[in-house]
Amino acid sequence: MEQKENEKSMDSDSETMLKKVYEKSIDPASQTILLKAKQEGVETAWDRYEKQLPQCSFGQLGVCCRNCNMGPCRIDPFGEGAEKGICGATADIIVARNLLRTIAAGAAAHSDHARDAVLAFKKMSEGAAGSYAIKDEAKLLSLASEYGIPTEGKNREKVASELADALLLEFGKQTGSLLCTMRAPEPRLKLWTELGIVPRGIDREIVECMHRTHMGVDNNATHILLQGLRTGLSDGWGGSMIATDVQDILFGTPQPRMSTVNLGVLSRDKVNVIVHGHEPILSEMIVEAAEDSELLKLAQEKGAAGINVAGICCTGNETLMRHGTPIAGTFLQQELAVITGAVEAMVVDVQCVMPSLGELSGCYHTKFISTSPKADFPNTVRMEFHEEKAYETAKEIIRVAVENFPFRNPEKVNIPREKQECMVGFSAEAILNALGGSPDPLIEAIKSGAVWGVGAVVGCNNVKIKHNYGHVNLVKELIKNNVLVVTTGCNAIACAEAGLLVPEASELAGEGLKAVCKALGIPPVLHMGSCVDISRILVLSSVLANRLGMDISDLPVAGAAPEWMSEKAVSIGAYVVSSGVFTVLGTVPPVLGSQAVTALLTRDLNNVVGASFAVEPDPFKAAALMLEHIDGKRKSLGLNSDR
Ligand code: SF4
Ligand code: MSK
Repeated sequence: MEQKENEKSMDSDSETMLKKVYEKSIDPASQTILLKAKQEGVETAWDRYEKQLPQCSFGQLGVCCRNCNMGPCRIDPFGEGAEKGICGATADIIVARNLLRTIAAGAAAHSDHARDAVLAFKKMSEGAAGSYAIKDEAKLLSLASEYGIPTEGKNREKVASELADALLLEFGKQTGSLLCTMRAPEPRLKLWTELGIVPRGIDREIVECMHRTHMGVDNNATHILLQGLRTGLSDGWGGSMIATDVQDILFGTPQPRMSTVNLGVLSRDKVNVIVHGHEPILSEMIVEAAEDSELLKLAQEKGAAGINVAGICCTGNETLMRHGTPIAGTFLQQELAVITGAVEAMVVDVQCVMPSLGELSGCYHTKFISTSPKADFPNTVRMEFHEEKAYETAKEIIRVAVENFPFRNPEKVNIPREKQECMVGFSAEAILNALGGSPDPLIEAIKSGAVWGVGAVVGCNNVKIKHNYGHVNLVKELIKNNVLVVTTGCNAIACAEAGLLVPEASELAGEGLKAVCKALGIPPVLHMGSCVDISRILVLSSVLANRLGMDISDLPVAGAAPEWMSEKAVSIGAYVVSSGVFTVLGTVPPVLGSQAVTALLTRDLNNVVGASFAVEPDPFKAAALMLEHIDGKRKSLGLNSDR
């Protein structure tokens, strides 16, 4: 009797555990590992989120300020407590200042990544970084001409060196405007000029944000937010665009190729090395070093069948786009990869790397290797990376991973079966190639209504939304309604995991989009790269708008970040909306404490830059908002708008 009772309660315990796991992610591979984590008693981001609840509502509303040491101050949004900070700052001022600092941090992250790429490019041109070479000469020459660098009679390295100098100037420029903004359609550039938000130097805009938000400087919410738009633009049409361009020259402009994705890409019998973070400078070398015959021999000696490199987040997206290296997962799967017990080395550079990885790796045999001179973590093996010794460092890292293989504990290993094929590598150049060299076929398809519009869906995972639920459902709704989706970052990985990045996924699309995809042999969701590669989407939008002689804001295009979490996403939102694209956010930004700021972002920006934000956590409703917006744009263009 007692035994039966115990069994019953155990059954209901495991049922509750299962239910809890299913609530966290829609991805079966992640569910398997979340269950393993529970059974092994290791903590993940979801557990830590639960411990944080309820989260501070002042923080959520954006009404706390600690910009000086008279504070911290907080404003009571219900008017029952303090209405002003000690200095007199209102909720509007505090919310706007906090938002500006967030945009500055996001723009700084993307742009500092770009700076490192340009510095590596410069060293390569001087022969001081021998592991690198110019992979896309055509892009080098076209960029040199854009930056006004004469190329005649110069060798490639000389051109690269002069181009690197010109690009570096973009960071420290004090006056004038960033050169990449010239790629924007004329009406957009004119509008930015009239508004006084054409970005000057990248660093200048970021520094100015910090200055303006210092106690007692800029205290007008609208004025503060205009600087937010300018700083965002210095990221999208500056730092991010430069990063993409330089990485293409150094590592090659992505072209369509096949690969695989999800935790099932980890190998049972090979040494698994994960590259995670954002910069491809080291991971390019790691991919190469994994094929080094000396290291392959060592792997064999250690009992492994080879060396398997897989990615997480945008470092993963970079190697995926250029080499077809498989991806093990999105942002929220970084811990899960370690918990499989099959990862010999988790190699990280910068951004989106959870500091929890060190302690977690200690529960398994994983070596957590941090490589960036800028980014150290608790419990990590430091193997600092410098371009001068790029290949040597990459080899050393792989050696550490290989030597760790015998320490893998088979009893702790559980690699989920899920492994999905995907077609990736859709740079703007590759998309135009697929269209026969001109945007006209896409424009004609949009005019006929076969392609109803274009949806740009990007961004992270966030524990506040069921893992991948927002991403996958929003994108499925869009393609069902004939909206061609372009994607980057973790949304791209989530879509790949759900099988949306293969040509066969056109079966899930509406009839018009399905026919277009079948004719071109492409998926209805096009993977355009990492987070900095959202600049590719800007370039493509400009090509379409220029061809039609209109502004980006006239196009039947809408954006979304269904599960965003990072400060970079806020900077991205600022430049996407400033570029004229209506954008739906799936998680609420901390601005609701100010009615003025909320109204500006969700309504009044339409009268300023011709686009605004909406916030909608339900992906089906978010898709409806995007479709409604696209319908409206189609109507204004005199196209069929009756879906
Ligand atoms: Fe308080 Fe003003 Fe100082 Fe902010 S700047 S902490 S609102 S006194
Ligand atoms: S990696 S910024 S979690 S998309 Fe670019 Fe993913 Fe967001 Fe990082």
